[in-house]
Amino acid sequence: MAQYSRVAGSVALITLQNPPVNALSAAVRQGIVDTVERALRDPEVNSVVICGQNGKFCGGADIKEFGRQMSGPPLVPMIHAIEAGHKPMVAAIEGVALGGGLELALGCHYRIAHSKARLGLPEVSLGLLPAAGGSQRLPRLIGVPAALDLITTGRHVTAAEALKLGIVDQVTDHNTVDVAVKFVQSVAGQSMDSRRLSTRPCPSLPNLDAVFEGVMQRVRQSARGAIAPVACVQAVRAAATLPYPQGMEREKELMGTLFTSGQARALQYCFFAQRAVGKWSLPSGARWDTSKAMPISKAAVIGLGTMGRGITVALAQTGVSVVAVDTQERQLAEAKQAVSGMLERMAQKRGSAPPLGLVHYSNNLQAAADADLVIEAVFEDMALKESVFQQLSAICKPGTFLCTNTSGLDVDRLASHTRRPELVVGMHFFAPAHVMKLLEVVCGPRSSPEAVATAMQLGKKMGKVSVAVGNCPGFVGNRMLKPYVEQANFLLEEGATPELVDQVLEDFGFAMGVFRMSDLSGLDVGWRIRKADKLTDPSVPAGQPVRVRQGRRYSPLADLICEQGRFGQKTGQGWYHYDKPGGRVARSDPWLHSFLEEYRARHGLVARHIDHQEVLERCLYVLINEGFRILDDGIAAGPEDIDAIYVFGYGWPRHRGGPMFYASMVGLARVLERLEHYHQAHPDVPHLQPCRLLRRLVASGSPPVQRWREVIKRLHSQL
Ligand code: 3H9
Repeated sequence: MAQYSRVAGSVALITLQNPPVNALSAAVRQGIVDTVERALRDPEVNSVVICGQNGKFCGGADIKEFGRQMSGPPLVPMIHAIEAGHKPMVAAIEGVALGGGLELALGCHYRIAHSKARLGLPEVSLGLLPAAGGSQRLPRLIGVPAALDLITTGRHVTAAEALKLGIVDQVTDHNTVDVAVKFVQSVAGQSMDSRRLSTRPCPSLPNLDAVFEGVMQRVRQSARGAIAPVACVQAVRAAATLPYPQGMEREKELMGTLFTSGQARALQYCFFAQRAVGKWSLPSGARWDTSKAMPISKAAVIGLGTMGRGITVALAQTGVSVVAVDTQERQLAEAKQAVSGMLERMAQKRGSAPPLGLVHYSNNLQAAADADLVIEAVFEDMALKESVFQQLSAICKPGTFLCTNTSGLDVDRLASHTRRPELVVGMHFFAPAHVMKLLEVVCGPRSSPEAVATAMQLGKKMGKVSVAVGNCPGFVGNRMLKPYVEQANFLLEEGATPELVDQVLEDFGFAMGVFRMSDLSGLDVGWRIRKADKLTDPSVPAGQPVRVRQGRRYSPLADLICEQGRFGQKTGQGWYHYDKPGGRVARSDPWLHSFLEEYRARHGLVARHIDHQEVLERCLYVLINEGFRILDDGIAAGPEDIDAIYVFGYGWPRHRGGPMFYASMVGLARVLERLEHYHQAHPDVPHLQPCRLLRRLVASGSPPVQRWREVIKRLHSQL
């Protein structure tokens, strides 16, 4: 809806009203069309200001309307009518002007922004392009290179940067609408001919072809198969090389292709999934909207290895005072230097002062006594963590939340070592903790709703996508990763190479295949866990076939590699060869290939040709199958939680929507059929056996991913 009022005698004020972000729904578009017509008709009105209700100009097209039957007036002619208007139109931008919101503002003759406003054309992150004239008007206003940057990255700019780029004409600290009303009166009666962006030529560039080629190359490299960034470049090229009407035709044609693509659906699903995970609920009935988060002004981080340092930085960045504790003096000194360095570099980038004063260091656990919340980040060893929790329970003030940054250990067992198990939750960060967006908040059976709400809220404050998950080995992310890595190793035994497997996964869109990723993370980490699980050590009974453990197929390949001292990038050798320890460029390693051949010969395995489809299906479907088990077990509340975890923490390509969304796109019946096929071929791999929930979903007609929760509820209610 759009409200019409008259201010200062002769100015029409049009206010967009569609909380929370004044998205351009059919009703809002109709409202704008009607009120603009009224303002242009009204003889007592000589100028117009367009603004948004509640301090937000406009968050763009209504994403909820995408995929539904289009109704109401379309955006393009609506914006043309504004631009063509004979009375000056000014956009008064507060809060946000994003996507269609900025395109609406670009149709106005002037733009005035509040200093705290953010502007951008983020359509690319929804698998689209700015198709209400944005791809044609913005390059005409700010030039091709700057427009390409904004449109292909979708990044938001501050009002100050928008002014510098020439997107807005004025920035104010005062009431933006008042400033806009005053300004528009000063230009009332003047010709607006020179202010209509569609009539301007695109600023010329001497090396146009080279600029576009360079950007296209960069975009194709970083897009990893995403089609929207490529279409964005093509649309801007149309702006630079074609007259405006033909450019608009091209914009429409490209948008048509994107709009109906599975990628746009996947990316829009991700947008809503990211928001849905904030609305968490627990099997106990506790929910996000009925559980109170406690304010955290002082936190303590225990253990200052890589994770502890990153967590300290992330907390300080949020404005939380932190006491960083490590009992080893040397580690403490190194951490102090590393944390200060990180904070300084980040502040330099932002152009602000580093929050060094917020971090205090101590070698004594006692320093955590008055913290509101403690995050334990010591070495991943149960006995050590138990001892830390026991001590913290005795030291900390009553009410201190005790959190563990474990990547898979039993949170409830740790809770049982404290006096107040209800205050214990897991906070599983991902390395580097001050950069990675994902936080798994692990709820034990005894974690209180307040403890979960507090950890979720703190994660949000830290800029993380926080997902509440249940307590089981590996939680969600790492539990699903295990069968995925296992399949990759089995494929090597059967005849594949690390290069083949990685190539297939990278072609799918992962930034790194499983072997390159393992080399980066360090192969010794998994080795230590397998030893702790008694999968690989001298205690394995003599005579037990080496490729069977605990009654199921087991590949000792990774263990054998580790026994050679090959831990990945850190040692310069792993599944690949690196030019030096710490080297980053993975090269094929002839040693590894002969090692695989010898291994196969020793075990009587005959290498066979494995095609790309088998690699992809076995690696991905086994991971998806575990996702269904997790849903069935109630460890994740819905498919959106799993998908958010994989997109934000495990490099799953966002334009594929996450593993569960991908399964629904492939077709659940197909996933089931392929799993059955592979399980038949490998009956000693239980992970390949299709799980009950997948079968139930297929039996109920493979509903879309948005309706799985209903099936899960029904399934559980019958237990
Ligand atoms: C476009 O414009 C296409 C055009 O070029 C032309 C086509 C022809 N629609 O994020 P929040 C909801 S494409 C519908 O938590 P924040 C959101 O789901 C669009 N709903 O708040 C949430 O709902 P709920 C280009 C929207 O303050 C609630 O608002 N625009 C939309 O952290 C609050 O959202 C974009 O890509 C929308 N456009 O951040 C901007 N936007 O409460 C997308 C938000 O039920 N939006 N919602 O969970 C954003 O980036 C952020 O929401 C924004 C506010 C920065 C605006």
